[in-house]
Amino acid sequence: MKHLVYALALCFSYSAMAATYDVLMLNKSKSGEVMVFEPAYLKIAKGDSVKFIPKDKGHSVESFKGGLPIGVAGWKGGLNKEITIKFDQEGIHVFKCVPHFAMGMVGAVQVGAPKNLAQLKALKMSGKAGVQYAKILSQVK
Ligand SMILES: [Cu+2]
Repeated sequence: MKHLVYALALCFSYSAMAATYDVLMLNKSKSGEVMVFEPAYLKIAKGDSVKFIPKDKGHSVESFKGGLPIGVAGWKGGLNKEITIKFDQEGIHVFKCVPHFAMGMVGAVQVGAPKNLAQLKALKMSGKAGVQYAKILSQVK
């Protein structure tokens, strides 16, 4: 009986708690890509959080200007800093690594429905960042 109560308590605490997902900042991914977020695209529920973890040195994550749902404030990590962001607003939230953006180090978190997709499709990035960004948008559903 004691065990059953404990198990039930665990169930309740899990369902009441929003999830936290890890996004790693890496010099090299398992598939051999250099300077990447892993995963670079992630779909979560409203109220969930993402913990950005600098597994390697030299990375710095921040929200991408013009890449957030309207009305959402930008945010900024720091060099070699771990940062946890709670996502309360529906839509796609784009972020980048400041030192490696030109090398294609860009990512996005989709929170619920992609209500700002048209806005984000109009957002232009050049070079490797553009290639990576197109790959991210192709995964939005
Ligand atoms: Cu980086």
